[in-house]
Amino acid sequence: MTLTTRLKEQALELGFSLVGVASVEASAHMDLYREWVEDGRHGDMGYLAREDAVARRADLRGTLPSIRSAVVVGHEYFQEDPSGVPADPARGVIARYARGQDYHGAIKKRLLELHRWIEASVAAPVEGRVYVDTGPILEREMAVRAGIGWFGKNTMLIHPKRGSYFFLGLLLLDLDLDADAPFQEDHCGTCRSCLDACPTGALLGRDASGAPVMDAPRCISYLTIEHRGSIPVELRPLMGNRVYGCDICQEVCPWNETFAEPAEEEAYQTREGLDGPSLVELADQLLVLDEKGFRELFRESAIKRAKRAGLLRNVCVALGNWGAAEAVPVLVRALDDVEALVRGHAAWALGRVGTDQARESLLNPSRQETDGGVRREIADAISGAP
Ligand code: B12
Ligand code: SF4
Ligand code: SF4
Repeated sequence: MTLTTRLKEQALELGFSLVGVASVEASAHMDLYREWVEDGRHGDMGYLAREDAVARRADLRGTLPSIRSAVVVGHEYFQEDPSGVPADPARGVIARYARGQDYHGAIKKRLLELHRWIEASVAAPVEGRVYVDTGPILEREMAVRAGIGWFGKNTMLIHPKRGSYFFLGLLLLDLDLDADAPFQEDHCGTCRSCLDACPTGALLGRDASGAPVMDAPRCISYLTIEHRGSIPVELRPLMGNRVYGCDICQEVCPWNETFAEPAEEEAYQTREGLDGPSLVELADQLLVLDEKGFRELFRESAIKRAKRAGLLRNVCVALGNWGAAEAVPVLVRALDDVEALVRGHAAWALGRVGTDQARESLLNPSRQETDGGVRREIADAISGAP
């Protein structure tokens, strides 16, 4: 058996269900990437546009000058929805990838182990770097090169027998391995289920070169996780009860409908509180936390990325979309939160609920709002303006 074959067996043994070896020549698709950024499709994810980081995406030698091969792994995370979710508008939906422990640690630990196994196998030190969504690497392009799957119209990397509910991880190595043949086919065919199902119209279909294009600033995953500011008013009603991330374009994909199976990995089992929590209870819990308390609560979870204000903002939007009178008391408390971002979205949500009590709380003359943006949100909510 060659070293590459043994290495792949070892990767499977470590719990990865997908593994391939990618060649490490410079990317042939950087013109597409640059165009995407120039068109502003990255929104305020500035790290995707930084020139030094774009150059490193183009050529992995900027990250590991001695690189000779890259091992690409897939770690599956699919979990069934808890009963009642996502149909119940009083409960928040957290994307599957974030319902368990933070994936970065789980994958990194195994890739470091794989690296050690390689060094032991060749009985020499081998320079290597581990990446799990942690650096300027075109991870999906590397996965195509490693023969793992194709770019679906939902922009996900899809495996023809496992679907797309898997994370990607990379081990860059100063070691020659046998590279796999790149994945050539496009199995989407005439299907357009994801394009039709996306609530916000973030998926723009394939461009002339065949690349799937996403307008990230419209994507619910971007809005609820990456975006730091106010959520555009016209997109808020389209977010429904999704408070962290979004899986809709994966849920409707026939490759997931056929192949997705609950992952056994202990780290990805749904944690209590992330299983479709009551929106009112979640807001209650977050309102009494400061940033430190929030970090502590989500210490082992990917959710910490949204920060307290971001997650509370999302929960306020979902409470507004629910629109029930039961949401008013907690929204009134959110109207007094220390963060203007939270106060503004609470005002919008109270406007959506629209009961007398909700209107009264917006009109309350004893409240002294100092933030101009929040004052505008309150005025719009009172006048019923969008
Ligand atoms: C920024 C980012 C986002 C952004 C933008 C998403 C996007 N579609 O670009 C937002 C916040 C919206 C997001 C959302 C999600 N993300 Co994200 N995200 C990333 C990140 C950090 C960078 C992606 C990027 O560079 N985008 C810019 C676009 C232009 O690049 P690209 O998608 O690679 O597109 C390339 C192709 O179009 C290629 N190309 C075009 N034609 C051809 C033809 C061939 C033959 C080849 C080889 C290439 C090629 O050219 C482009 C440049 O290479 C990656 C990690 C990483 N470092 O790669 C994770 C990553 C893509 N995300 C991931 C996940 C899990 C998600 C979510 C499912 C989370 C959730 N449930 O909410 C959603 C899915 C939304 C969706 N439909 O994509 C996984 C995806 C795993 C998979 N199976 O595909 C990744 C790989 C993280 C990881 N390590 O597992 N994400
Ligand atoms: S993750 Fe949700 S919002 Fe984003 S493209 Fe997919 S369906 Fe649309
Ligand atoms: S839903 Fe259809 S078009 Fe979209 S990624 Fe899946 S197969 Fe491709």
